[in-house]
Amino acid sequence: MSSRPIVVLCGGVGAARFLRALTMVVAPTEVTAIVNTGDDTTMHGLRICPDLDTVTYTLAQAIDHERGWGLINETWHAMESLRRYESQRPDGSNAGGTWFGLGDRDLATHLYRTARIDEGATLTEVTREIAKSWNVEVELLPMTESPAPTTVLVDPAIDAGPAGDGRIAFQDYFVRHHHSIPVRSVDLAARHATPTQEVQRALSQAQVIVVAPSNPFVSIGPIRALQGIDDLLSAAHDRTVAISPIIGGEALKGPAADMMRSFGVRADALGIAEHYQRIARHIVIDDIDRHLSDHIAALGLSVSVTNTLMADPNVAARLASATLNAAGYQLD
Ligand code: FO1
Repeated sequence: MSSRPIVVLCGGVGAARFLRALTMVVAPTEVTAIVNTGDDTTMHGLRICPDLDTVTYTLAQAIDHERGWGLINETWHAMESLRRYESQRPDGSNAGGTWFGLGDRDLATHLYRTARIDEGATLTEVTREIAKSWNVEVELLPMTESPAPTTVLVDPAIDAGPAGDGRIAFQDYFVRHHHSIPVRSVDLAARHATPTQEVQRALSQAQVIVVAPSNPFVSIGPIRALQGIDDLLSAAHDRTVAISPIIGGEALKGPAADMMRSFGVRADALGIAEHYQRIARHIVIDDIDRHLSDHIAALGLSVSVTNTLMADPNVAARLASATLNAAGYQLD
């Protein structure tokens, strides 16, 4: 299969919105998205891939915009019905939990994915089938076929986790705790996993690689942690552009800025530039962070300044064009 010229490293909401904008300025058939699976979880025996779901539903224009995840016009009968069993659930059982919301229509995606994997299909194959069913023409590649669950370490007094040491699963932190507790460190199981051949081929043949405005630690971090990927990326450093997910010292959504502060890193676009300087020669930052341009340029990065708030489609499309231009990719 021939590779596509534009490759985007993706987490969830920010990446999904950027991909949507990208398809307004280039054909979707020009784009491959390599998507984080470190957030994946199993609920009710079903394989859930939140970032793949968010990207798929956003590109299919079926995402619930307000929540940023799940489907529009969703109903919740299955979750409501599960509540019947709550009073009878023995201590220590996870059965029938409803803290992770799975809408009725969304459940169909997880049922299909799980059944296909049980039949022996790879996640790459099932992802392609799901994307085609939603008429998504961007190529969506899960970063790896291996389980690569991200865990976070928190204060054991807040949540001791199964081993009593404060290590909890990513979705426990993100959804159950509403990502409101301080994270001491992140453990990426992806460092023991290998990227798929499709991912390696896409990266080595890409004309431009975009690091989407996603969380650098828990969304892009797992992709970078896969064996050999950071070296592949640093070899492609000249054609790689990162979009800062931090605007005016804050993340639009999610805990990226809080994590930067907890980890003792500057929580601004300069901190992002330092974090990505090994793999990206170019960076796109928001107008509000223009004053950081000279400091970032001093690191050896080329800086593009534009409106990165993808609030309206025209602004988002301009961000997509500016990003490609920053890496020297010529638009027709
Ligand atoms: N995020 C939430 O904040 N609450 C949920 O109940 C929730 C359920 C959910 C179900 C399927 C899915 O694909 C994603 C879901 N998400 C939910 C989003 C997701 O867990 C996070 O946004 C990502 O993991 C972070 O990128």
